[in-house]
Amino acid sequence: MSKAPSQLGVKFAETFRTDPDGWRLKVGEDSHGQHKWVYLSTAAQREAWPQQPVDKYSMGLPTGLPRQPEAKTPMDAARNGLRFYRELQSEDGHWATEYGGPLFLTPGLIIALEAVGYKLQEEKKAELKRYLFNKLRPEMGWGLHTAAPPTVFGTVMNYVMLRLLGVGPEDGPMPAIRAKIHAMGGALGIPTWGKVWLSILGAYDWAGVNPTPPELWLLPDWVPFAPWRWWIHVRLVFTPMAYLWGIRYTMPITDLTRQLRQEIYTQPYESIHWPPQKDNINPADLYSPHHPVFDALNLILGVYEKMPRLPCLPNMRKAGLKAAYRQIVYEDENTGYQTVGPVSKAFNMLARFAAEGDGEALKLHLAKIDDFLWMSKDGLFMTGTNGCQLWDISFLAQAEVETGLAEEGENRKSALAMLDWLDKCQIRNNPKWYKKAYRHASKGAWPFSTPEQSYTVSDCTAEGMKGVMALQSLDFIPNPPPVSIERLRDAVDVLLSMQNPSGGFASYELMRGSSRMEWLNAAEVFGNIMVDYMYPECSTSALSALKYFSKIDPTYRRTEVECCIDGAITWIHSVQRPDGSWYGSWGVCFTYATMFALESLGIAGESCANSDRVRRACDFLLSKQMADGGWGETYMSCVTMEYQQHDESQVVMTAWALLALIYGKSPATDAIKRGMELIMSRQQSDGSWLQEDTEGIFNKNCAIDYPAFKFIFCIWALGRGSKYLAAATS
Ligand code: LAN
Repeated sequence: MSKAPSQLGVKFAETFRTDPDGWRLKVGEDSHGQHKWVYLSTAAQREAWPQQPVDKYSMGLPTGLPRQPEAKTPMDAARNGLRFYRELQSEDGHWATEYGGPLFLTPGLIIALEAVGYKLQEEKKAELKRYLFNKLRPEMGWGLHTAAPPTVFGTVMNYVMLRLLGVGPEDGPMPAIRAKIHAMGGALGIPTWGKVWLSILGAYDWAGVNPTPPELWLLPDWVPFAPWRWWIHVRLVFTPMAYLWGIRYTMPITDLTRQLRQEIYTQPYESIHWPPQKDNINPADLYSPHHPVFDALNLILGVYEKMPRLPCLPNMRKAGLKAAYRQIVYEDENTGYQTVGPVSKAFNMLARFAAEGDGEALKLHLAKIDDFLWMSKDGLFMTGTNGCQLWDISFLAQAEVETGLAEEGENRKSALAMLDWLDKCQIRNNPKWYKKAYRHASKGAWPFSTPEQSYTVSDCTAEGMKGVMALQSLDFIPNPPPVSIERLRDAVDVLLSMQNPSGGFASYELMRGSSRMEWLNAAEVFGNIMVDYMYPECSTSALSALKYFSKIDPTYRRTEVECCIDGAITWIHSVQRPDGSWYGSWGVCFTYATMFALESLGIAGESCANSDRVRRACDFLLSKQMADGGWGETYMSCVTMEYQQHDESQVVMTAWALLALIYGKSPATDAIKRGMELIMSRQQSDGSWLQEDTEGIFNKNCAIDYPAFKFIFCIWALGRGSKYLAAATS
């Protein structure tokens, strides 16, 4: 979550507030688990469709949910937490949650919508403005994400977006924001992705962007750096970007573009010499400087760009554009026009428009915009994916079963609805364009968000499967259970196919190339993005799912399952740090990954009683416990790769640390008790917990919030903790 915002921004934000009574979250209208916020303008519409607690909660309005009886024990507190959270369950069985943090997503969408000539509803425009002003930092700018200090990328992109949404250059804090842009040297130093967006808008020149040749899609598959080997998000952002660069797409210049050209630079636009700007990246933005190999490649590509295209030779640009465009179409059709994420969503939409105009593809893209727009207490913004539906519900299912709460009468209906949702979320087929789009198999997988988005993720498949197996172990579940053993076997097939030779699991695919590909990292603001790396988090999820499955169906691919588990454990051993911890790539940070790793080691039979590794990991965590009994790490741990202590303990990290100590069978029962007391002390009278600092991360440098975690992991840690303490003292 953001640090204290600018008071000026917050005050100005209020001028854009729409009537909160008008907003409703529609779930699953076009596809399973889909989210869409709609604004109802008439009293009759509002009366016919009353606001639900989840609508109110998401917008920070009083939910009217009752006070819970005072919790005398940790188990009472867990129960109270679930009582509150259960009220936010959607009618289809899952929990719809805000998924924000990054601040570079919405501007791309708004530029793309401007280019295709789409008019957003006025209320949505107003709320988009409200959000941004609410997130304005006291330094009068925005960073890469809401918790970070201002950068050129964050500030310029969002300033431009506000101007496109109709905010005048002299309105409210706009002059101060412009001054901040100028103080940072102006938009010339914007990182490459920003240069591309501004070139599309006509407020920067393509001559100042490093070559992004679509011809790379013509490389044979065996080439070690061919695009099919890149991490899925990079490949699917690169592809439409290369297409748009290849045709040097720029939307028609308007008066507003002409004004922007004068507003965001420190010199007259006409006087800018563009070519040297290609590598001009503001130091405040820079996380991964260009590698000399990348610089050399750009020199060669620069020469190639200038070479005359001889009519007797095949037109490589044309062929490259065709190949890249084919991939764009495959991606759209594989994902119901959502694409893998929000950046590719906006770029693909624009590429389709550039090639096909105002046709069917654009219509289908526009129909999937609302899936990415979330209405929060601060306003509307574009989410990190089209939600984190599967991720949240899978953990909650396990938490409820492991704590025994799922079996309690009051939770049974909700648990059945969860299982139904998980059942419908499993992906039943491989993608339409499977091999041609270089996709990993998805038959049997669970995705991160919704099945329509269609992407296999190793740990989502595993946690989805664990959630199903946990719920299906309950005795009130229909017989036969909804997810058959054959379908669990499909999931096992997917997981087994995702193990890398060294034993670890990456995120969406196998690791398809060498980490040296990082030399070609062109997105200066992120680290470790070029290939899909192996992670202790993903590896733990995969091996634990296989372990639990082997208890249900011990014969299926038995030797392979056993070897896979052993291999994954060995890999996790290999990445333990000398201080006993593991580095986390998707959550903050050492606390998160150490929780996963200790779950794995626990499965391998390692505990404080018999394993030096586990003892070192538990000692590491215990050394980080704060005076109030809690744990707190900042996202800067992920950025710097060293533990960064938060000023205040955080309930989510406290819950992770407690679960880690429990997995490791730590004898430090007093420390565990104090951690549980801290979580209890932060619980509100209605059973909820307040949002604290950001919990998630990606690409080393961008924080992303997981607001459901405060419920899920607090309930889980309190419930499991009370069982653990009871067993330890009996
Ligand atoms: C996510 C969110 C979930 C996350 C986990 C499942 C937690 C992880 O274990 C595997 C990777 C995954 C699926 C993941 C990958 C990168 C995502 C999709 C995100 C962090 C959410 C947003 C992010 C995406 C790349 C944002 C768009 C930005 C770009 C740089 C393209």
